[in-house]
Parts: sequence; C-alpha cells; structure tokens
Amino acid sequence: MAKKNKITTIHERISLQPCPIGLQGKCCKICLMGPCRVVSKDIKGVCGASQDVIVARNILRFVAGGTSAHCGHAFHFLNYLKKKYPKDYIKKKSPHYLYKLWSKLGIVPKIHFEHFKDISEALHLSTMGVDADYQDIMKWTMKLGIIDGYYGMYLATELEDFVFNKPKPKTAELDLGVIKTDKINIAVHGHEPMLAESLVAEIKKPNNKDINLIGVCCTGASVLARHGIPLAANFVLQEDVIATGVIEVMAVDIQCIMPSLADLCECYHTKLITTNELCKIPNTLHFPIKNKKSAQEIAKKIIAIARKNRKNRKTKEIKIEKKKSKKKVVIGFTPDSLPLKEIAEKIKKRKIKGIIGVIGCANPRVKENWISFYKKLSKDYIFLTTGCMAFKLGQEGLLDGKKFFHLGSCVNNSRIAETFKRIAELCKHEITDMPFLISCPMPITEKAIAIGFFFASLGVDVHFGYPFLISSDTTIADFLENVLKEHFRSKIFLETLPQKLLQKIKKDGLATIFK
Ligand code: NFS
Repeated sequence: MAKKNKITTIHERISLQPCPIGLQGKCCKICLMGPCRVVSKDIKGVCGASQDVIVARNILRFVAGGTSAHCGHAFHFLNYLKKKYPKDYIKKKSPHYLYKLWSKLGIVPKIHFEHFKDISEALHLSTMGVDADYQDIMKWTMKLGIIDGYYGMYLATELEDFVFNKPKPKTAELDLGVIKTDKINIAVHGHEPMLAESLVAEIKKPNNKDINLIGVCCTGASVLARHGIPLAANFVLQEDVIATGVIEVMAVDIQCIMPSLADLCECYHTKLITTNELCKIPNTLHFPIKNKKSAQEIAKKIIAIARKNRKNRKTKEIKIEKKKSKKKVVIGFTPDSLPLKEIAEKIKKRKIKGIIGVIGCANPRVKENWISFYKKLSKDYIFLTTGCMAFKLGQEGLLDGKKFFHLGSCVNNSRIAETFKRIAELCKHEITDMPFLISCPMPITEKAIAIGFFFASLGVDVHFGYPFLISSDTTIADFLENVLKEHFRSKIFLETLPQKLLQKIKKDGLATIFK
C-alpha cells in the first residue's frame, strides 16, 4: 500500500549514497565560507583549520549530540519525578582510581549542573576560530564520554529502576511476528519509557485483554526487559511495523523516530501519537506527558483511540510472510542477576577468555555478517548486549541467558559498565586490565559514538564496524588507536571486516594481563 502511494521506507531510501568525504569527517560545515572538503592532510579549510582539527571537531560535535540525548533522558526523568540532581554523582558511581585520573586530567564535571554547560562549551569551542588544538578537542570528547556515561546512562537507568523496579530474568518474544491480527495492536516507540510504563499498567487490567502492546526501539527494549512486553522491531524495522496494516496506534516518545512514519501512517489507518514535548511531527496527534498522573491519563486516552480505530483497519492478515516470524528470548538481566562471581572465577581460571559487550544500532549500510562473528566467538567469550544489536542477536535465537545476556535499552549500557566494574573488583584488578571489549559493529546515531567514548574513558577497548567520521589515514584515527592509551589505557578502533577482527582476537585474545 505504501508503494502504491509512492511512500518510501528505509529499505528503498538506503539506495541514496552517503557522501564519502563527510563520512570520513573530512567535511567542515561550521561556517559559511565552506563547506570545505579537506581530503588530504595538505589541504586546509578556508579559515585555515587543518584536517586534524576539522575531523576532531566533527567527532566532538557528534558526541555532544549523543551526550545531550542521554543527559536529556535523565533530566526529563528527574522532572517527571520532581526530583533534584544527586550530588557528587560521578564520584559516587565511578571506580576511585578512574575518578582520580579524570580529576587529574581536568575532565570530570564537579559543579552541580556543570555537565550541561560542558555540552554547550563543547559546541562553543568547536565553532569557527576557537580551539585549534586537536588533542585538546579530543580531550573534550573524552570528557563528554564520561558525562554521557554518568549524567546520561547511569542516572537514567538508576531512576528508571527506582520508579519502575529493576528487571528480572524472564522469557519473552521478539520480532515482527509478535504483532497479532486478532487483537488491537498498540506500539510504543522511542527511548523514555514513562508513557509506555503507564500503558503496561493499563493493559494488565481485565477490561483491556483485547489489547496487544508491543515495543519498538529502546522504549520497546526497556518494557521488554522489565515486563516481558514483546519487542516487535528495532530501528530499521519501525516502518515495517506500520506496514503490516494492523497497528491501531503507534505512540512515540523521543529519539530514533523516523520522520517518515507520519506519511506512512497516512497509507494505513494507524494513528501516530507523539508524547514528548520535544518531539513533534506534523499531521500527528500530540499528547505530551508531564508527570505520572498525565502519563496515566494519556495511556487511557490512547487505548480508547486504538479501540475506536480498530474498525478502520483494512487488512485482515499480515501480508508479508517474514512478518510472521518470532523468536523466544531470555531477557531482563542486570548486574544484580548476572552470575558475576561465577563469571569472575571462570575468567580467573581461564575457562572463558573474556566478556564482549555488543551494543548500539543496526546500520543497514553494513552488509557484513557480524552476528556470525559473535557466534564464532561464543565458545570462549560471554556476551552482554543492549539496544538494536540485542534485537539482532535475538532474531538469530542467540539471547539464551547462558552465553548471551540481554541487559535492556541503550541507556542501560550503564549495566554493562557496572558489570565490568564489579567483575574487575572481584578479580582485584582495574577495568583496563580485564579481558573486556565493547563492540559496536553497526553505528548510526550520535549516541552510539558517545557510548563508545564513555567505555574508552573506563579503560575498555572499543570497536566500531562502520566509519564514524574517521578513516584510517587521519591523525585522529591514529590518536584514538595509539595515543589514547597513554592516559586511559584503552583504544577506539575501526574494523569493518569481521573476518579480520576474528583472526586478531583468536591470535591475541583481548590484549590484557590475562592474555
Ligand atoms: Ni541505541 Fe542506535 Fe536508537 Fe536505541 Fe537503536 S538506533 S544507539 S539502540 S533505537 S538508541
């Protein structure tokens, strides 16, 4: 139906080619004398900025975007709960040796609310004609990584666990096949699960047995982990959810919501409802939630709209065969429910070779089979996973709660960081000495890159499988791979070929004292 109406989905739009210069971070769009393409180290921008400065500034601005999203998430939650910022948060949450190091380097925000100022200052220093020292710009990128980790992911996860309880391990279902033709389907999509939680509470009531609540993206991953609500799709499949023709309402909150959803909904009967005041989409209903009471009221309203809209459904069955697939998954792990002592013992006794965190988006530009790469390593390694990559592992039936552990949405990457911290403590080592790796094979968003910088600040090596504004011929790529370790004892590296990384890991292990 979408095709008939000349509405495209991501599966068609992906044929648009990305700009190879921009992809490598070599395009500067910061002032109007450009955009300047600094394709070699000999070329400077019109203002005189070198390639190193331009690439560094582009990465810093990207990470600032991601950090603002995660910090906004925590900030919205505090407002929702009418709570104040906790004091000395980073000091309380981080390992003391790292806090000492970061303080020495001057990259830990200390004053109340200073982290928002730091995001703003990162944008300031990367405007035209301010910071021309690429090493200093990269130091700021590490600072934003720390802010992203603590004032974003740690705080958001902690607040969610406080209000909605910590997830517990359980089984659930995942993939497009969880959409039911004989029920009223309501999809929740986005990242801040306040409204989604109110919907979960509503559908548990006996008069709402006709509702099938399903999740999309990280709001979906959050209610999957906490309540076992089936997860229909990750980022790439969000349009496919609508295109089944059997979704009565899709309620979206914030982040990773394709603007194309509104056009697509027009081809079907689906009502698209935006629920966060920062996210408005033309031709949709807008019901912003403010607190628990308004979330409860809006949840009831959404159910009423969905029920009324059921009669407008034109499709009797989900047409596309693959949409009927679904997989059983084990989900809902936290550092409290993972067998940490057992894992630490196995690492000490070399019974397993380490832990790999598989995180981030699932970029449709990446064609390599990273899932089979992880499968091949699963004899020797344990995997902790979140977000869209966790969905992909689930689609392949790998989320078994034995080798592959699902830890929730993207802000819940703090659970991976906390697991690393506790296992290192049990082994009486610093995080950086442990055989840990973060692998983000298919990044899309600014958030994914910010998360990478957070883990690097903890001393964990970080792998990206798609160029995030770097290419191997730049000083910045060399800095991230070779210079970063001087202070942080970690590296951020690019490897687009699973086979090459597999050989390297098989040969060297995860380069640590456990080698
Ligand atoms: Ni995180 Fe990627 Fe978006 Fe969630 Fe998916 S695209 S960085 S996993 S939904 S944030």
